[in-house]
Amino acid sequence: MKIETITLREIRMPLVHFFETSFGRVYSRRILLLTAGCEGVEGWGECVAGEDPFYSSEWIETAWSTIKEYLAPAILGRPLTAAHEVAGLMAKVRGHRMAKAAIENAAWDAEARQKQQPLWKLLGGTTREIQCGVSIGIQDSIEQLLDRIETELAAGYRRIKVKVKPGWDLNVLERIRSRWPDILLSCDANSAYRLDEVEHLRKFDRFELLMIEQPLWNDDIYYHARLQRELKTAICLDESIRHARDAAAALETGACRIVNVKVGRVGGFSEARKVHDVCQDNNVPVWCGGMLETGVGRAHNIALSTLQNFRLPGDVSASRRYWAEDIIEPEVVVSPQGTITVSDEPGTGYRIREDLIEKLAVRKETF
Ligand code: OSB
Ligand code: MG
Repeated sequence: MKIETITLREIRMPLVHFFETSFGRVYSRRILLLTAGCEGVEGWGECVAGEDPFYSSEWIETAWSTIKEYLAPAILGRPLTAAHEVAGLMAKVRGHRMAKAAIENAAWDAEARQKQQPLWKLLGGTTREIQCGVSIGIQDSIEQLLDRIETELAAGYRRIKVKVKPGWDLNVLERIRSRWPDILLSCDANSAYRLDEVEHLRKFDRFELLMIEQPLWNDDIYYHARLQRELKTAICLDESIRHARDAAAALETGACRIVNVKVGRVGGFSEARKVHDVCQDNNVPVWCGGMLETGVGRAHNIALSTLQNFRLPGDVSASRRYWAEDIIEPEVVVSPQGTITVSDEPGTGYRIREDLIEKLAVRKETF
């Protein structure tokens, strides 16, 4: 196969409900979509870089210019035997993993369509049913948060994750646990704590959480290992895991007992599979994280979640939780049992609504 053209589009989509983490609140998303033109078929990818360089150093402007100036020139017109080879061609560029993932994932998408195979099978998936959880942001009041949790539990979701930060943590978890003593519950700090707060973090142990996600610095493994030794609750790393080597180092040092795999954060499907495999070899479960994706990225997260070691419910949930109208058809729906059944059709099994995307686009460039 050969990638002959790359088209970037920026679309703007308001969220149905704002999303707040320890680093801020978003009401509306700027999303970068990438189309790879490949011998008559098109592959689509979504770049999960945010509006700001807060979750990671990448944001949509760095992704756009890095793709334009470096990544697209490195792969356009090159003969490829399979999509995973794209990663090697882009390896000279350091970092910029979300930008790289948009290209590599579009290439996988194209390969699946070209071979008329379901993407999840091409990736090596083993199950047609994935387990879904939800990530619920910081709200204006605890009552509002409890209402949202009630709605999600009624919808069937199998795990509730709440965002925490100093001042919105023990008080919140206490109220959730007193109302729902037995639900699968976790929290995500997005790096809001420091190691000298270990006494405070130890108090999280009483809530029997499935995990505490990324309590310390976004680029740290070593101090998470120190912290994990002090906690009963399992640490799950998100931001800190940039590739399979980080995962190996985190497991070797005991920095976490669970890993969140985000295909954009690690640079694409091939590295995501390597992270998955390292964890599987160490008997550490993984789950699929989310980045408030549209249907394009969401469909890719669903395909990835079919791999064997995705043993915990992910942050992969229904389109309607985010968007009044998603850009794929059908939109992603979750069963009353909190599962998504993966399609056996070629590609992702979702059709891209190109007319709608064209209407939403505020910027477009083809290389
Ligand atoms: O840390 O998992 C995170 C959203 C944006 C940036 C970081 C994170 C998140 C989420 C949302 O938790 C997951 C989702 O519902 O897509
Ligand atoms: Mg996280």
